[in-house]
Amino acid sequence: MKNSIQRSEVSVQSATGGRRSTDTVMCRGFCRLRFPHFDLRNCFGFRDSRFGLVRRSSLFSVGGFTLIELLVVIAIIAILAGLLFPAIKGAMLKAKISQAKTDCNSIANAIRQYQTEYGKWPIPDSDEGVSGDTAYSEATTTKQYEIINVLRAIASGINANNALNPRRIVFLEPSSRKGAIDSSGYYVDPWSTTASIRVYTIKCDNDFNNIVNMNSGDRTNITITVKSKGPDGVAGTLATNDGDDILNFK
Ligand SMILES: [Ca+2]
Ligand SMILES: [Ca+2]
Repeated sequence: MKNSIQRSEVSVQSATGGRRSTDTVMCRGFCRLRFPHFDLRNCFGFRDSRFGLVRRSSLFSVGGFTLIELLVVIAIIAILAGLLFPAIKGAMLKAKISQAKTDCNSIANAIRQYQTEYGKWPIPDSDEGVSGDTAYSEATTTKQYEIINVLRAIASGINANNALNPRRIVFLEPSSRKGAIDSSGYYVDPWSTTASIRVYTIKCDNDFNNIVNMNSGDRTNITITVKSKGPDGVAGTLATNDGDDILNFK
């Protein structure tokens, strides 16, 4: 097969005396035909029998880089990504915790402002026939969005016709983060999703005994509690120091 085998002559520079020599390499023609960037001569070093190694080897040459060089770069990028990912994840978690704390404080401050303005809680209290401290969350009949609507001066639900905020004062401007107020009007924490909403639970000292009864125990000398279940989505207990829960008073 005359065309299946080609003879290639390569001139290489001697490493020692600058003398030129000629090395003849047998190279199968199909290598060049099917892989234009592949040169069998580059896979292995040339060794001149008289002057020793005169040319370094390289594997595939792509756009000026060898395959080995590209693999090394990819490996370095992968290592750097592996090192940076935990740091980025930690920073994102801290940002969410900070946001939740800010939201809790904003809601509590809005309730205090309402109390100063109207001299009562924004929700029915013992003077209005409600006994005990009532939690406003997603899991009870006292929906959290009801108290949020009152504080935002939205005439809906128990605040229909602005019955509980007749001066229509906006006490609460929710966070500008996307989805902070969900489609139902709940003020949700940064871990909330459409499939699993996580609202801030609000409790006021409705019976005016300077104690707010929380599911993790009584809190004395605190009249407003706003709570996020935190990253784990589980309400903590006093025994676990509220776990990773985020509270307006801690
Ligand atoms: Ca109480
Ligand atoms: Ca928790």
